[in-house]
Amino acid sequence: MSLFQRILVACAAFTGLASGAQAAPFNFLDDFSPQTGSWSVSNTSTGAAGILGQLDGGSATLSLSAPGAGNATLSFDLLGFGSVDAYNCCTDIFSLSVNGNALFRAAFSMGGGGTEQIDLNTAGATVTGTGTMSRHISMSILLQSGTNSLVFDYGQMQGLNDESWGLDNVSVSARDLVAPDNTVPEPSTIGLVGAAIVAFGMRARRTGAKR
Ligand SMILES: [Ca+2]
Ligand SMILES: [Ca+2]
Repeated sequence: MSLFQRILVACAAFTGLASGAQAAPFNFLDDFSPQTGSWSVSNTSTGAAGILGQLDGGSATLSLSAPGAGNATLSFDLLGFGSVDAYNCCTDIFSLSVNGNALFRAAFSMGGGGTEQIDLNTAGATVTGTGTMSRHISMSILLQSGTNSLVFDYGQMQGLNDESWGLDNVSVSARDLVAPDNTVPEPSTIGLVGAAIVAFGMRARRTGAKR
């Protein structure tokens, strides 16, 4: 490799370090003790302590700011109060979408009876728990850099005196989110590149002088 080629390789390496995308872990947890996330709900909430809810049907939307894009794991406890129904006369359907993409839809028997069924599951969600009070749901989601919208929706319910729902322990975690690649070489890095060129030049001179 000629000296010129070596300098080009060194410059490319330093420039890559400066402008390359940065990967970083991301962790969000809201256990509502107190509430830490930015939530908005469409319907009446009783404002119960330690959870989001109890909600008279409708949706709860989490606005989540992510420092980069990438795969993440979403998990949460879906809570049912009163007589939340699976498929029967009075079916209650829960659905979840992330950034406008419908990922999950199911009906759970949490006090109301009926036949449980998962109707949509494009994110490989796993559901654990079979009681009348809650389900733990976990799935893979795709975060985008900046604001993300996670919509948890239970449609229309029969009134707070009959049935309601809530959320707890909402977690979003990612091992590495990649930030947008819009950085420019910093002055210190430019200095390093310059130093490398000078070093190569001096070494070449010494090598040349020995010949
Ligand atoms: Ca019911
Ligand atoms: Ca119902």
